Amino acid sequence: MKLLVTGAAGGIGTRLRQMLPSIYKDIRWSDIRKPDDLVAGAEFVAADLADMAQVEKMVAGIDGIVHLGGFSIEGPWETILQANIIGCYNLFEAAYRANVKRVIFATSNHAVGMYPRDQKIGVNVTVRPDSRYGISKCFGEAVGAMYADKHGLRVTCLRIGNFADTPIDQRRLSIFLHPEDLVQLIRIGLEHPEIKYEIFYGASDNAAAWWDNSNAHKFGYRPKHKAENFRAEAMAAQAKLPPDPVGDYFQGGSFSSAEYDADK
Ligand code: 15L
Repeated sequence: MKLLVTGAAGGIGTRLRQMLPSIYKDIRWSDIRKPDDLVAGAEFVAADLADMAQVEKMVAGIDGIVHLGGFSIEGPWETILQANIIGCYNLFEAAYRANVKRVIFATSNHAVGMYPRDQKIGVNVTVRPDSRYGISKCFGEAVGAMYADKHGLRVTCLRIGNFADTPIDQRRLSIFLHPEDLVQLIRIGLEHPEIKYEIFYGASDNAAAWWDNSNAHKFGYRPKHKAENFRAEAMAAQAKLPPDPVGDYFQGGSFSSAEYDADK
């Protein structure tokens, strides 16, 4: 399988550049600019996701895509529109035209960030985005569904929580995703024979989880890492954060409380 990983210069992409080559031998990396620390000999294609001609070149000859590219936090509408709306549409449409078989779409917990923390949700709930960024992730999940249902592309949407080696605060005790567990989810999306269109939560084995990740478990996901092992450190870090009552109520945290004026 020839693999394309977009967003190669980002936080997750940088880590995957260390982890994926031992599993997949033929990987093309892409980002808008070449990362300074790209290893010698690695295949790289620069592409602006908002430019269809560049995206078509990027996907030529590819069997499977891990789509991490785009803008990874809240931003102005124009930024989100170009990178995450137009960019995501271009990625799926170009993948379809190029006969790509599988796409892993890095969606986000912020697609459902306006659910309260006291509600446990699965993957069959109505989306409740907490930001323009979250809206773009809902859009990407919908684009992926259409290409899967109408055109047979095999699509796995990973609603990534917080990708890190350890949970960095109280919220992240619920949504922590260790890099090795992410790699396990990516492998399921790329290799499991039964994948058509699935949404999985990108989360480790977190005792304080707000998400029912049984759909991922059905496909064999067995996370190895547990946020709870780092509770003391996470709570010590939490104690140093400024109060955020709205952010602490909703799953999306500061993405939910930013620009929030529903009580006004
Ligand atoms: C995300 O979707 C972001 O890409 C990441 O930077 C974190 O903010 C993460 O969510 C989170 O919610 O912790």
